[in-house]
Parts: sequence; structure tokens; C-alpha cells
Amino acid sequence: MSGWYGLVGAPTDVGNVDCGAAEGPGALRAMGLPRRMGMVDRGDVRGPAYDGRPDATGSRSVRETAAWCAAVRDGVAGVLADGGFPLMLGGDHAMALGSIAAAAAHARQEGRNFFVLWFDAHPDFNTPETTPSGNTHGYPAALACGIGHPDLLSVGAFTPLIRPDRLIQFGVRDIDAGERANLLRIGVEFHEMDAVREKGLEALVAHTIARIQAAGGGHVHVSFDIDALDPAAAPGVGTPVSGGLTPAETVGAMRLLGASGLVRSLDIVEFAPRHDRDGMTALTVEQVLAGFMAGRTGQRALVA
Ligand code: B3U
Ligand code: MN
Ligand code: MN
Repeated sequence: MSGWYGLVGAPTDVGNVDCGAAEGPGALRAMGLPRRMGMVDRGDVRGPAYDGRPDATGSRSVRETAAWCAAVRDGVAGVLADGGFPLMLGGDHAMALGSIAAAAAHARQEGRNFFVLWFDAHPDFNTPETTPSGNTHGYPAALACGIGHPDLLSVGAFTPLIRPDRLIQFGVRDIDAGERANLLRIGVEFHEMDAVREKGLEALVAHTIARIQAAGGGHVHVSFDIDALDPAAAPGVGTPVSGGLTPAETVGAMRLLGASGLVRSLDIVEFAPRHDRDGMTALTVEQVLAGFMAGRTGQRALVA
């Protein structure tokens, strides 16, 4: 179990024009979060500026997204190679393609099953054929499952990076029609908010952990989009959707995930400080992270 957290910043909103997520890592550093939480700050990766001109598929900033994701992939791979626990701080959610490419390669190299748990108001399961916006932050989960723009699929050393039945989504509530068809066709398990309300987030996550353990465990990557949370608690995002997760249930679920000992890499994305109110979103992010870390420490104490 890796004892240190390696922060990899990806300050960009190349996946959604000027949504404000580029300012996320800098704002959290200015508030002292990485230091307070004892993280090793490996700095920011860099990449090209946003280009709003759509390509032949109608997608925007594909080349730029691919360059950023390759840099994120290498930054996250570096932390894993050095024996740390990578925390990728976005940036928009397109960056998850880079961290998942690194995590999937690491899992394969270590001979572990690979799972991704996706917390988000949006499934991010569009392809160039189904996107209503052309924004690449609507693509990464589909790309990880092997469908989408070829210039983005090539960020990973292999494709698909995840077996679609090993991607599980929680809290989704804003799903485009073509995107829903993609999810159903590919066979992704997605828990919409009505299911979360009915069964409880912690119960759903506990069930998922048990299922992964029954499958022999593995490397679980958690990709957490801040807009999974209800905007009342986390208004600092570019695309808020009402009716989301409460901080309390999210902290509980993250604590369970930490304590499972299965999670080996994490993304926190889409924090847009310019939309925050009185630092509420930053505080919620810190609570969610603290819950995860506390679960993990408890797990280590049990094992030791
Ligand atoms: N599904 C829409 C909107 C969206 C996706 N991710 C966010 N918004 N944050 C799209 O553009 O693909
Ligand atoms: Mn997302
Ligand atoms: Mn989202």
C-alpha cells in the first residue's frame, strides 16, 4: 500500500472552452490543500491552448486534448512507477483519459484486474457521432471503453483500457440521448440519482467493492467529477446539475473506498474556482479527500 500521495496538476479546460477548470489546481494550492493534506506536489503538466475550431468529426481541440492527456498519462505513470498514489487534479474531465491510460497500463504490468469507478453528473460517454457540443470532456469514459475519436484512443498504449463491465458510474443525471444508447450498447453499469436515492450511495459502493473483491480484487481507479455533488454544496463547477450527491454520503462512500484498500489512483476534476461561493466547493473537495484518506489510513492500521 503506497504511503504517499503524488499530486499531478492538469490546469486546462481544453475539454470545454473556458469552463474555469484550468484554475482548479492553482486555487487549491493557494488555499494550502496539498500541504495540509501532506501530499507530495509533483507540479503541473503542460499542454497547448484551446482551439475552438471543430475538426471533420465536429469535435473541438482534439489534438490539444490528446497532448494534454499524454502529459497527464506520463505524470501519473511517474508517480505509480515511484511507488506513490497518484492524485490527478484537473482540469476538465477529458484529462481522465490520461490518468486512466497510466493506471490501466500499471495494472496490466502488475497483473491486476482493472476497474474504474466514475462519480459524475454526466456519464462522459459521448462519441463524435453523439456529442451535442463537440467538447472532449464529454468523451473520456467512452474512450476508456474503446469507442470514440481515433486521435484520442491512441493516448493509451492499448484499447480498450477498461473492460466495459468493469466501469461503474454513480450519480449520473444529465445524459444525452445518444450517450445513453452508447452506455446501453457497450454494457456499462450506471447508477442514476434515483437509484442512489433509493438504495443509498454507500450501499451501492459497498456492493461494488464486494463484487470487485469477489472477482479477485485488482487496481481500482476512482474518477471524481466535482459536479457529481449537489451544486448547493459544490457550486464551483462549469456545468452544475441540480439533484446531486450530498457531501455526507460522498464522504461516507469515499471512506469505504479508501478502507477497501483497492483504490490505487484518483482523479479530482472540474473544480472551477471562479464559480465557487465563499470557498464552499474547495471545502467540500477537502472533506471528500479527507474521507478517502482516513479510510485508507484505517485500512493500513488494520493491516499493520
Ligand atoms: N453531455 C454534454 C454535457 C457535459 C458533459 N460533461 C459535462 N457536460 N461536464 C456534452 O457536452 O457531452
Ligand atoms: Mn465528467
Ligand atoms: Mn460532470
